[in-house]
Amino acid sequence: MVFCGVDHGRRQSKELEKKISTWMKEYTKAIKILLLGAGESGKTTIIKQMKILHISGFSPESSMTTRYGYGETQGSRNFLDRVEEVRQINYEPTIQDILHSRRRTTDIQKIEFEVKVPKRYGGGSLNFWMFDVGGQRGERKKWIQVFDGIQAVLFLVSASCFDLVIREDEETNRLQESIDIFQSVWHSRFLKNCGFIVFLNKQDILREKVVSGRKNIGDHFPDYVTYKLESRDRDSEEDEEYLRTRCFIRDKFIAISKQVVTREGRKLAPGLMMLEEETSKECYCHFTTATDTNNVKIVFEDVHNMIIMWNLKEIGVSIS
Ligand SMILES: Nc1nc2c(ncn2[C@@H]2O[C@H](COP(=O)(O)OP(=O)(O)OP(=O)(O)O)[C@@H](O)[C@H]2O)c(=O)[nH]1
Ligand SMILES: [Mg+2]
Repeated sequence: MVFCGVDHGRRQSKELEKKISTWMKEYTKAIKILLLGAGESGKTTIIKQMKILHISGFSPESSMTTRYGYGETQGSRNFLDRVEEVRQINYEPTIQDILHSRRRTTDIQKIEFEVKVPKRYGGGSLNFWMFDVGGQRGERKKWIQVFDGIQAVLFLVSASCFDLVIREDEETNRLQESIDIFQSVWHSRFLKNCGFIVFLNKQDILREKVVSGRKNIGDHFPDYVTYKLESRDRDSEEDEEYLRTRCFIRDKFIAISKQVVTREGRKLAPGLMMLEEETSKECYCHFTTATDTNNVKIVFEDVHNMIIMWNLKEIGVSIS
């Protein structure tokens, strides 16, 4: 009996392997990822990193625009220190200059790249398309144009901006704006079948802000005062206040992803509405520093595997 069970198990896993590898071979369509998030959250920086990691770097044109793109205060401090050098006619931006430069996105950009699939998921490679949009208020009405056919949303959050206001009205808290945008895209009927991955970005700046004692998130989000760090989020080698702050921010996004809502569905007759069930979507959070190529490389290995798994699940294969 026992042997029979093992044989059966082996046969099943062989069948599964065959199914995955056939799917991988046949899946010639590109997997589409959409970057969303408020202005200055780091979307275009992720696109730049994909160019470094999966395409052959930058075009001369993007090097040229770097010279004009040093508007941001936090991200490009060392760039500003070198303003004289940058003004020189023969100035050649370094990769770091390009990653730290800032130019507000006002159009929709698409990049294509290929990613190797780990052997355990059938090997070979998959094509990815990644879309970048502008995150400022006026730009968001264009988002819907790219919602169709998207498999995964990468939602960027500038986690360090808990004490800043948005440029658009110089009043709304930046982190709150980000939470509100997440809430609306998470519940969007057009993205109901997408997987969501949240990048809690600018961890380098967040850490520095908190560890230096200059800023406390509790001054802007009073519920922080009673927030307790769970033991699984502790790390004896990391500053406790920083860990508490980043987990507090993460939990704000997780709480939204757990809200059970039924949205208004089809109108059956005036005043009579059929309620649509929310489909179960998955949401994963990562702490990231988008300007750090190595950090992005590691995080994306996870992201790609996650997306491959979501796609396999769609065809009825689940891998633990
Ligand atoms: N220090 C640091 N700077 C970052 C990080 N991520 C992005 N930046 C900087 O933040 C600025 C804004 O980043 P972008 O990638 O242009 O932001 P965006 O989301 O594309 O902004 P919009 O196009 O306006 O929607 C740039 O100067 C980046 O270099 C990070 O993790 N750490
Ligand atoms: Mg951008």
